[in-house]
Amino acid sequence: MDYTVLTIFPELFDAFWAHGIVRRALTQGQVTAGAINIRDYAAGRHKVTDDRPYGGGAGMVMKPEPLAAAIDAAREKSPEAMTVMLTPQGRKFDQAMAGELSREGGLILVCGRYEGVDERICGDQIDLEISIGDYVLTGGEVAAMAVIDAVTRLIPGVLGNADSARQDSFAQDLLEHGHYTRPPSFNNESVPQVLLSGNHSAIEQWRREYSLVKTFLKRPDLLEERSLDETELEILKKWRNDIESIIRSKS
Ligand code: 4GX
Repeated sequence: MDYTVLTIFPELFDAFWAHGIVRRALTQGQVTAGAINIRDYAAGRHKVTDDRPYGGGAGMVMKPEPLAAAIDAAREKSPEAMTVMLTPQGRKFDQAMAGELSREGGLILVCGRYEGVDERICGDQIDLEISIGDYVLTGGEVAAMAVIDAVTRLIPGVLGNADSARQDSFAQDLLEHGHYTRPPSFNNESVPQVLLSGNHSAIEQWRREYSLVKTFLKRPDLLEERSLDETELEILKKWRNDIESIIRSKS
């Protein structure tokens, strides 16, 4: 995967490339990355990248010429890459999209600032518009980092086996089960006994139940969109029966 970020603040990415899983992916060579300063493609002594909006109104608009030239430069450097713009009007980013993007050879990520970019950029030069959620950022950079971060960990070989094993088939589209480490008691709360038992099938069952019930309690919308297999239906029915018997005993 080859990432090219287009931004007027390339320094924002210095720390991002230099830490954690993203750094490991770069070091191991599964990923290459660079940032292009859009300002380098602006004309004149002052290298201006923004201008006042036609028709008036508050705020500034990103000028089309520097951005178009920066996109051209990025495409020349990474001709196979898909060109993505981060914008609230884009397709909502989710784990499925992260998976699709992880199979691309390269991503050119266009980070707008100000009120937005000149509308004439969005048409032919951009393959895909992505939104990371329905809120307004001050620029596309943080959104680009979110996309790069989520995509990078899905590139084969980036996560060690120990990490990737966590993507158990049953856990798809569910919240993760609770995680515990030492000490065995913290703030008067003990680690669930089953996790200390060494009984791997019991642990697997517990995790599955925890994951499903946690999803039901915290993110029921995720269950609405997902089908349930026989085991999962049995788990939920057991909880329903337990709840019903408590209600019966109190009424
Ligand atoms: N998910 N923003 C982009 C400027 C802008 C506006 C329109 C291009 C077209 C955002 C989000 C987000 C704020 C980044 C506006 N650029 N990006 N910026 N939510 O809010 O991705």
